[in-house]
Amino acid sequence: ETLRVGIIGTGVMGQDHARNFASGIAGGRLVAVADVNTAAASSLAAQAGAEHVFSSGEELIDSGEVDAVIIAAPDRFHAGLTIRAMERGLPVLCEKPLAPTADEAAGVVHRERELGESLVTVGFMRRFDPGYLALKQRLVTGMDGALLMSHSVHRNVDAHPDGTSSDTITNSGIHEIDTIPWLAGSPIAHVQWTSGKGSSLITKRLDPQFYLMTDAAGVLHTVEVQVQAQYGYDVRCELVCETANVELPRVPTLVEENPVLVSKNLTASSAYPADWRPRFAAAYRAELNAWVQAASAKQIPEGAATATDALRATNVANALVESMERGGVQVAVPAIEEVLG
Ligand code: INS
Repeated sequence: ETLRVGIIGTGVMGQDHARNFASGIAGGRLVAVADVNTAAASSLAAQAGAEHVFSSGEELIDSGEVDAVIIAAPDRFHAGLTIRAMERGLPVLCEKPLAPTADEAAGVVHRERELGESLVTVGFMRRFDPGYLALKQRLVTGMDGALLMSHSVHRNVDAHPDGTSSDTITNSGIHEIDTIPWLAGSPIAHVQWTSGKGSSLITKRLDPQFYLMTDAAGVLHTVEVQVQAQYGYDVRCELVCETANVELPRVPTLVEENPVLVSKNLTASSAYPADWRPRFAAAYRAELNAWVQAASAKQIPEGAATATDALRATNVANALVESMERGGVQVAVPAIEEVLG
C-alpha cells in the first residue's frame, strides 16, 4: 500500500522533497502540499502531481488525506507542527532543526513520551551522506586508533537575509553539532564560541564564527561556520586519529553535475555548488527513501536522528548561543534530563 505524504512549506526544502517524489520514491506518493502562500502551494502541487492544496499545515495534518507529513516550514513552526502531527498519529519527517530553542524541542520529546510512540524523524541528512557514513564506519572499526580531534568547516554562498548570529548556530552550525557526536560516539560536554574579524558583506550577523567543543571523552572538535562565503557551498570534515588522518574529499569532486577537474588555459578548475542541494542530493534521496519505508511501518529509519537526538543538538546549540552572549566563555552543556525537567 502506498504511503500518502503531505509536505508543509514550499521553500527550498519543500520543493526539493517534492522533486524527489516526482522522480520516484518506492512506496510513497506526494498527495498534498500546504503553504500560507496558496499560490506557491498550488503551483508546487501541480508540478509534483499532488491533488490536495491547503493554506496551513494544521489543515493538511487534520485533513485525513495524508498518512505521513514532511515539515519544511520556517524553523519556528517546526515544533508546533510536529506535535500536531504526532497527536494525529502521523509519522513526521521534520526538517532540521526540530526547534531553535531547547525548551521547544523538549516540548516535542515530552509529548512523544506521553503519547508512548516515536513517530518523529528529524532531517539531519548528513547521517545519510556516503562520505559521512564512510567516516563513521571507519571510526567504528578502530583501525586508525582513537579519535583525538576533529576539524569541520561549513560555508554557504550567502545567508538567509534576516538571519541573526544565533541563527548561524541553531540553523547552520546545528549540522556539525548533530554530526560530530554521531561520528565520535560521545555527546558534547563543553562548548565555547568565538569570532574574530567579521565580513563586511553581512551586517546582521557575525560571520564567520568559530566553535570549540569538547565531548564527554575529552576529544576536541573545532567548527568554523561562514554563511556569507561567496565562493561556493563547501562542507569539510577532518578526523585526527592516533595512526591516520581521515577526511571528506574536497567538495568539487563530489558535485554530481560536475565530477571532473578541468585543466585549461594554465588553470585548473571545478565547479562548487551554489547551495546544499547538489552537495547532499544523494543524502536527501537516501533519507527520503528510508523514511518512506520506515513511516509505512510507523517506525523511524535506522541511524536517523530522533526527536531526542534533535533535542540534544538544539541543547548544545543553545549552550553556544549562551557562550556567544556571555562574551565567549566556556559553557557546560546541561544534561537533557535537566532540560526535560
Ligand atoms: C540550511 C541547510 C544547509 C546549511 C545551511 C542552512 O538550512 O541546513 O545544509 O548548510 O547553512 O541554512
